[in-house]
Amino acid sequence: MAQFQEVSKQSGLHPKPAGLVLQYGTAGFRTNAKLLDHVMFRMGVLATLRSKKTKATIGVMVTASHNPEEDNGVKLIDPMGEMVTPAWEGYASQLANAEQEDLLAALKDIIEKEAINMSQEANVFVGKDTRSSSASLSQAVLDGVSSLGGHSKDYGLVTTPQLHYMVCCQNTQGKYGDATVDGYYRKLSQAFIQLTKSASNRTDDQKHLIVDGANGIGALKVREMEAHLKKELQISLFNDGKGKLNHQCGADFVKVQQKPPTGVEMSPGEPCCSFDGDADRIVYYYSDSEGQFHLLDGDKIATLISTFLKELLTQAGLDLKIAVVQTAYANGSSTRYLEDTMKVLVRCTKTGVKHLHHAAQEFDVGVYFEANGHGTVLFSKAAEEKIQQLAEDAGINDERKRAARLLQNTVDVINQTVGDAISDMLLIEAILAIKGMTVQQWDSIYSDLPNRQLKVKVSDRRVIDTADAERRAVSPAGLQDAIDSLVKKYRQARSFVRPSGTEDVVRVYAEAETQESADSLAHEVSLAVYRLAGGVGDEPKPL
Ligand code: G16
Repeated sequence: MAQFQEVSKQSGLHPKPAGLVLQYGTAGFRTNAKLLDHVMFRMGVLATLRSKKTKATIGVMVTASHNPEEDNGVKLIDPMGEMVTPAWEGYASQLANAEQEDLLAALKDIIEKEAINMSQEANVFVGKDTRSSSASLSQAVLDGVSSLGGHSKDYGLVTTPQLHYMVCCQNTQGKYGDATVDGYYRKLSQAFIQLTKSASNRTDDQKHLIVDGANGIGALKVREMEAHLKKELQISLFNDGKGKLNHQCGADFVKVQQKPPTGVEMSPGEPCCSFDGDADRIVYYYSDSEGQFHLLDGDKIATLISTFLKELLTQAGLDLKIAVVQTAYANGSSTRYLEDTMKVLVRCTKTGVKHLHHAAQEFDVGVYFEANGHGTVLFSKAAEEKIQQLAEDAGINDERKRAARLLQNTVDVINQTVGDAISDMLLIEAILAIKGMTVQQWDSIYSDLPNRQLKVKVSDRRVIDTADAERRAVSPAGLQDAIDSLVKKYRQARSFVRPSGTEDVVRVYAEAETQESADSLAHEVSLAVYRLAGGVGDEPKPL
């Protein structure tokens, strides 16, 4: 067919290494950047098909987020700013892994299965992070779009959540906001400034925040945003892009290592936060007067936000169903606190924003956070309408009106399309200001159970299969029994393993009553993985 001639010609300029098979992982394809040129071209083609199918704009973000600088990856964004659906993840694999000579057949197969009208116009938004490989890889995406006659808009350097936001704005004809980076800053900062007006007498100290930009795109963007915040938030930015991306810094490093990033000057009690490489995750921390490090991860963030929202809903007299969605990584103390003390409904899903997002959509107000700091809040359409009506209702008392207006601005400061470090940071700062709370007071809401995360290298991580929201390993044989008997040796212990969908490792999580127990359990479980799931290299050593 004539319309595929260009795809055929262009794809020759982005050839697939014969025999290479890549898996669609937790958040898209992700591996060494040198292996991704053909994948990017093909994802440009696929996004064009998805756009034709949905008659809406689709997003393609070139990023490997928390991974090292030499990796890259791609995240596909559906019309409302959410991750692409599972069926299309399957097509993505089909297209990415088709040998060069089979590419057109794979393409035609998708068109047929989805009954795509090829004369439909297509629009694709493209963005990229600051990795050195991102420029040529995003050009490959643009080539893919144009080879199938799609229109594209290249947003250049943006955070992942900014691109999700643009896609949603475009497909809601501006109802969600302006599909520009400036529009994003205006919407979020105006809502933030409105929220902080309810906090009386904030000192300059209380407006100050240390931000670790992970030497990535988030650093650039938080700098751009600062002027819009009108000194209501004063940011000291570290790891601002001069150093190596994600190296000894960023949200993933801080969460996994449970220590501060390098290059950040912290004073006792001062709140700090770290973004990850594409600014869709955030964690907070501080050091106390004894120099001890305290981490406030995604679980603590979910607790702060859901408590704030629950209180506002009560004050506003709104009967809306609120729930928190977590994964197996959620600290046991957080789940207990939310269920037993806060009386909030808690759901557990598999790792991956797409799973949490989906589960959160079932509630009027769905707060979802992975422990690693990836999360946001979703408000149902009905909930947003009720909040809006109440805020405009002249006949209600001042307390209800205040709560309704706070809720309204909270909705606006949140990027509901996906976890967003900048938006989450503004929301957290606003909540702390309104509640007159210090980071230490927030930290003391509950105490985390000591925990440890480790990685084990195996020859093929797919030998591990899990069930029950990744809390149990169903293969290889004997692994779960081994974990169960190890867990029994420790008090308040829990452990699970799962293959990572972004790195070539098996992840091990353990928590227990003491740090020594958590460390020793994590080590013993790592050994079990190494022995039963084909470990490579040296045996894991005790911590
Ligand atoms: C991605 C996903 C997250 C997930 C993380 C780690 O984050 O969006 O949902 O928690 O990978 O996944 P895994 O344990 O499977 O490697 P990011 O920030 O790296 O895009």
